[in-house]
Amino acid sequence: MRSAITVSLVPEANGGPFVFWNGFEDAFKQSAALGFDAVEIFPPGVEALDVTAIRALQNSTGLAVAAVGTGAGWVKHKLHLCHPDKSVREQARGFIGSIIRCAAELGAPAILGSMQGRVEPGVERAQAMDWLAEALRDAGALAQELGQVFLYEPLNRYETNLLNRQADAGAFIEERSLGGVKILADLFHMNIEETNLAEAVLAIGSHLGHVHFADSTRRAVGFGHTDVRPIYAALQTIGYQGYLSAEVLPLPSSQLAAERTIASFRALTNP
Ligand code: LER
Ligand code: MN
Repeated sequence: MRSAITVSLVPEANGGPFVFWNGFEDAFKQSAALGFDAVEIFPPGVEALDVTAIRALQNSTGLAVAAVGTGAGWVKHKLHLCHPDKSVREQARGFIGSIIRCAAELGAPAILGSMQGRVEPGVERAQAMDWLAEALRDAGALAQELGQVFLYEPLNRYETNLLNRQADAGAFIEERSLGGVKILADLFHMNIEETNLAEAVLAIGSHLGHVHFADSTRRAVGFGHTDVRPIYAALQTIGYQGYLSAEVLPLPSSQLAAERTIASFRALTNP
């Protein structure tokens, strides 16, 4: 497994669970100095992803891009995939498609988190689930064409009423035959929704594509009460080889959150 850490390029996401906030150059340099394997980027849109500059940083630091988030489509533009207005759903799909293409140029998958939306008042649940499935099918197919996967992230009940649990996301992918779609397991959301985090990992097995490595407090692992050891053992059991990516609050500071994350990662992977 490899380590990764998040950078937000979105001022409107201030207060959100991202470690670095001072641009991707600063994030690559600080992450490299601490020994991370990769950076996960939360951009406002593709216009902020200077592929040439990021590739140069990848080459000079040796770090990869672990994943690219799409959540600014919601945070900044209030777009989501289950909006009652068709034109909003279409714009949401366009925004996600543009991030999938750009992320693929950086060798990374895109993430569907808050852009999945929710079942809005006046919309039937079955209809919203169909819209979600259609969008995931197209996004997964596009990602596959570009040699990537598309990461679908179950969120906790306070952020969505679509799918909150890992096993439900796994069943949805199977029932709807969603090729190219993998699950992003965020330990913070799981701490709210799952009875047992390790068992939830075992239940989705090969559907797992990415992990948001966060403690119960949504701070760096080590600043809360989640026991990550049985979760790590479960990840090993299913043969997971992807990232443990710190999508956590920059508390008590970005530096200390990053240091604590890499220390926890090392203690876990190389005890
Ligand atoms: C995105 O990765 C996430 O975890 C969401 O909670 C953001 O709102
Ligand atoms: Mn997350």
